[in-house]
Amino acid sequence: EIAVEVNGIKIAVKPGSTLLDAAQAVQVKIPTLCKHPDLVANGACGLCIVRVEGLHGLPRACTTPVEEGMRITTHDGEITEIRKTVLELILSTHPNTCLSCGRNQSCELQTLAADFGIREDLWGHALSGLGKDTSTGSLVLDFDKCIKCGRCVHICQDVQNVHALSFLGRGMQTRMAPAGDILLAESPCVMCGQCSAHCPTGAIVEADETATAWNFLRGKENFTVVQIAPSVRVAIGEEFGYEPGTNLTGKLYAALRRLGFDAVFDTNFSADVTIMEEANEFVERFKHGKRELPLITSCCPSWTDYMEKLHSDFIPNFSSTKSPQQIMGVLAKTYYAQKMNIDPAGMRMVSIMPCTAKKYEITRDHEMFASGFKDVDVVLTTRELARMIRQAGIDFRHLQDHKADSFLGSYSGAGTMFGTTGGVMEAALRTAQFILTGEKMPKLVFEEIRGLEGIKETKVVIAQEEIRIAVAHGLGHVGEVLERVRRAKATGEEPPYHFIEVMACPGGCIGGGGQPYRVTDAIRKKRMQGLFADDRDKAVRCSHDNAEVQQVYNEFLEKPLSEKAHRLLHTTYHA
Ligand code: HC1
Ligand code: SF4
Repeated sequence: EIAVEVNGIKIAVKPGSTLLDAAQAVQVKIPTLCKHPDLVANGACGLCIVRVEGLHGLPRACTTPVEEGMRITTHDGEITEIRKTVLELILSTHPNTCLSCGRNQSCELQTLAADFGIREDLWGHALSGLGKDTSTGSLVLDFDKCIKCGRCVHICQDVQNVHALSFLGRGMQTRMAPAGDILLAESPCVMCGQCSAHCPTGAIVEADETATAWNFLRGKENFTVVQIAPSVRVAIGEEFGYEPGTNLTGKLYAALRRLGFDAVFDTNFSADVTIMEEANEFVERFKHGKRELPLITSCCPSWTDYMEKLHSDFIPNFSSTKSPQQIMGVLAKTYYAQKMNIDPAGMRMVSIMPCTAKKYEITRDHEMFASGFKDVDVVLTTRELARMIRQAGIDFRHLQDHKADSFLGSYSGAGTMFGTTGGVMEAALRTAQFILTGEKMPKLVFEEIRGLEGIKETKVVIAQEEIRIAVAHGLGHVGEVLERVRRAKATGEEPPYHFIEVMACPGGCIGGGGQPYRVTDAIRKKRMQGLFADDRDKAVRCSHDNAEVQQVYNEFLEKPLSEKAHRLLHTTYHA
C-alpha cells in the first residue's frame, strides 16, 4: 500500500493506482471527459489536472500514478479557473444545440458546463461542418459534436477489436471518423453501439425511431404488438431512479399497455423457443455426429455480423436458430395471428431491445420476412422506450404491475437468463441434459460460466459424456477462443470445445449499446444479479417445462427442428 494525502486527508492506496483513484477513495470527484472505467486512461481532455506538492506544473490525475508521500490538491481557485477555460475551449467548437440533441440531460459536457457556470462564448464559435453519418440506420455519428476524447475509438479498437472507428489527421486537425474516412456502413462496424454507450456527448447516438412507434400506435387500423428483451427489465429502472438490477417486468408490461399496445409479449418466451431449437441442434451434432462441432450461438446480431465479416470459416459451426427477437416476430404474425383471427398484414411488431444492432437484424436477410411480412417492424432501445414513457406522462414508479399476454408471454428462468453473458449456455445446458438423459439435472446453476471474466470455460458431464464449454463476451475476447478451435482443427485434435456462447457486448445484453448510459462493471454486475434472481425465483426454470412453449409445438410447430420449425425459425449465414 502507498500512503498519500488528498486535500489534507491521509489515505493508503494500492500500488499502480492513479491520482484519480486516490481522490475517488476519499469521495472526491475530479472532472474528466475522456476517462471511462472500462478504458485505459489517455489524458486527452485535460480536465483532470491537479496540484502535487513539490512537482512542477499540473499533472493529469488519470494518467499519473501515486507515489509514496505525495500531497495532492484536487480543487482550488486556480485549478477551477483552468478547468473552466478547458471547457470553454471545447465548447468553442461544439454546437449549442442542447435542446435538440439526443443526449440532452444525459450529456457529460452539458453537465460540466452547467456545474462550471459557463455563460458566454469567450473564444468565438467555429464548427467543423462535417455533418452526420446516418448510413448504418442503427447509429448516427454527428461529427460536430465530437470532442475528441477518444472513448469511442478505444472501445471499438481495444475492447471490441473491430477498428471501425479511428483518429484521422494530426494535432488540431485530429478527428474521430470511420477508419479510411468512409461511411460507417462501409466500415467493419457491427453496430454493437458500444461507441454510443461510451460517448460523453451526442456525437454517437442510436437512430431514434420513437416516431415510427408512435405512428403505429396512432394508426387505428393497426394491431400493434410489442416484445421486451430479457435485459431491458433490469436496466430501464436506472432511467426512473431505481437501483441498477431492479427487476421491473410488471411495471414495464403496465407501461406498454398505457402506451397503447394491443398485446404485450415477452422475448423471454421466444428465448425459450430458441433454446428448444438450439439444444436439439446441439444434441444432433454431439450425439449423432450431424454437422460440425463446436456449435456456436448466434442470437447476438453484432456477433453474427462480425463472424461473417472476419471469421467466416466458422459459418458451418453457427447455430441456424434465429434469435428470440426474430422468433417472436414470426410467431406473432403466424401462430398468434391465426389463433386470434387477426390479419397479419395489419400487425405491427415493435421490439424493445438493449441493443442498437437489433435495429439492423430485422432486415439482415429475406429470412427475417418468414411470416410473409416484415416479422419485426421496428426496434427501440431501452433508452428510446424510457423517452416514450416520459413523453406519455406515465408515472412509471407508481404503476401497478401487469401481466403479459398469454400464448407468447410466459417464460422460464432459462429464458430470462439470456440477457447476461453465460445465460444462453446455462439455459441450453438445462434442456440439452433433459434431451440426452430424460431427467432433470440435479444442478441447474453453472457457477463457472457466471460473472464478468472475458472468457469462461467449464466441463459438464451429461449421460457419462464430457461436454466442453466456452463462453466469451466483448468481441475482443472472441478471437482467442476461435484460434484455439482452429489450431485443434489444423492438427487433427479433438475440438477444445463442443459448445461456445458469444455475446458482442461486455457483460452480454445487460451491457448492450442501447442501455441506460454510464455503465460500469459494478452496474453490469447488479443488472446480471437481477436476471439471476428472476431465474432463481421462477417455479419453471427450464425452457422445455414452459407450458406455453409446449403448446406452440403441439398446436403449430410440431416438434423442434421440424420442417415447419426450419422454415420459420431458422436462418443462414453468408460471408
Ligand atoms: Fe439479447 Fe436475445 S438475449 S440477444 O442479448 O438472444 O438484444 O436482452 O433480446 O433476440 O432473448 C438483446 C437481451 C435479446 C434476442 C433474447
Ligand atoms: Fe465500433 Fe461497435 Fe461503434 Fe461500430 S457500433 S463503430 S463496431 S463500437
